[in-house]
Amino acid sequence: MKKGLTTVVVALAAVFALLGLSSQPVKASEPHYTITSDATYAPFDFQDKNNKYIGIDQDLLKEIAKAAGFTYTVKPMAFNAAMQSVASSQADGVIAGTTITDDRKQVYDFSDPYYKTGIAWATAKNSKIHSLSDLKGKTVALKTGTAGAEYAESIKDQYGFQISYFSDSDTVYRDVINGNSVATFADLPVLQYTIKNGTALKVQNPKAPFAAGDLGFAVKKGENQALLADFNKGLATIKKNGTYDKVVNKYLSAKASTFTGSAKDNSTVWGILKTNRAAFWSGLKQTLYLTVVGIVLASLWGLLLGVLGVSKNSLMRGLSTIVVYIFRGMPMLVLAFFLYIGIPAVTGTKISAWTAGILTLVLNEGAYIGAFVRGGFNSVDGGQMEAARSLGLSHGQAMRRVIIPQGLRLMVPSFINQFIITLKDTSLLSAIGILELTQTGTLIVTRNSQGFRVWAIVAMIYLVVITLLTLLSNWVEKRTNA
Ligand code: ASN
Repeated sequence: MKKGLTTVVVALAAVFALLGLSSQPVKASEPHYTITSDATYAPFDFQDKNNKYIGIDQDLLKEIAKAAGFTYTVKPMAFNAAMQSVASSQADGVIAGTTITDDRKQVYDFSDPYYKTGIAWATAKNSKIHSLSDLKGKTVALKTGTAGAEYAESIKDQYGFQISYFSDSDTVYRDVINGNSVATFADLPVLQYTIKNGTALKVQNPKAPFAAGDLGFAVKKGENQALLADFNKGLATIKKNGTYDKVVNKYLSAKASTFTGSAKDNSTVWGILKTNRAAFWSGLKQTLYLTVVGIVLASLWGLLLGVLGVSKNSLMRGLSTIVVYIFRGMPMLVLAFFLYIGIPAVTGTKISAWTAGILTLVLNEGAYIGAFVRGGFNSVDGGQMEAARSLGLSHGQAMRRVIIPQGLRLMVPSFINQFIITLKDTSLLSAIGILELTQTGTLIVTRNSQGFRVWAIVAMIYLVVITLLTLLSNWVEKRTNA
């Protein structure tokens, strides 16, 4: 048993060393900000084929920061989460192709508009739908929390359509193309850009977008005013010296490149794997890192809950039952949003996505572990306790020397099962912007629109890792039973 444990500890240490996740040093002299963004909003925010996060927003921000003298870290995530991170003070600012609207001005302070555009609607390329009145009784796909969604909601009853919501643009486009819904509403240049890059949609009436959609950088109302002022100052500078036009032309001029890789790169599983090797690898590392840290901490927490659950003290037992009840009963995604967006909104203290993610795993998986640990101890034959006590051991000694070792052995299969679940559950943390394997898949699909191949690759990677984890667990199980 001891040898097995040492091996596991050494293996864990090796994984950590391999991952070598060190934080980047920051220059002390310039202010440093955390800025969230929309992970998938080409041409404003997206990844190129080398997995570099680029786009009009990203290039402008880079130039503006240089001109105004600040540094920043970008956190790409779903648009809605990017906005909420700022509203809850988790991040300092957001640049995400955000439309400046009156509603949003209640919560955010906006920079001067950095791009003037409008909201339009698009259908599938060969759709028979050409006017809004054709939408009657049909479904429209929208991206949650966007200005396009807000506009569509405002005319929903007038035109009698239903709405489906998604958290990223690519899934919205797929839904329309696959025919589950018939149209979407979004920023005109974004629709035009994706169509130019081969998405089989058609903008209806591009000459007459419905509503103004000026885009602005945003901070939480009343906060980070220095950053906002710097952004405006930097924007004015790069508009004057021509950098602004250069950036916009890089993406929108007639000869702008597509940034997404050649057709050959994207038409085979092998090509996709090769082109995106670095992204898949870094996504996988993040998934493994979350899994390992999550498993270790959740196991410790779960063991504690389990031991408390069989303690003689009824208060301790009650406490353990309540904690297990709450965190086992709460959907993991809800818990993640609650920790990452809910609590900081009230307390004003930041918690990084990574910390919130790990806490989510620990609380959720730990509750399940606590439940089966308690069950495991309870299922050790009652005669064992009596026998130990009659040999003169105290209750504590009997627990430590007789019940716990036997119980733990019974629990090994449940632990293995929970480890595999933890690995799969890390994928939910993509929702709070952690760039693990699933989020990596989303970003790649957005870029190359190869949903089938990319998701098949991601599924295969998970299966391979789960197989390895199972083999390792089986090996440990054998050792512990030896
Ligand atoms: N223009 C969109 C909005 O502000 C932004 C986005 O979808 N990234 O609602």
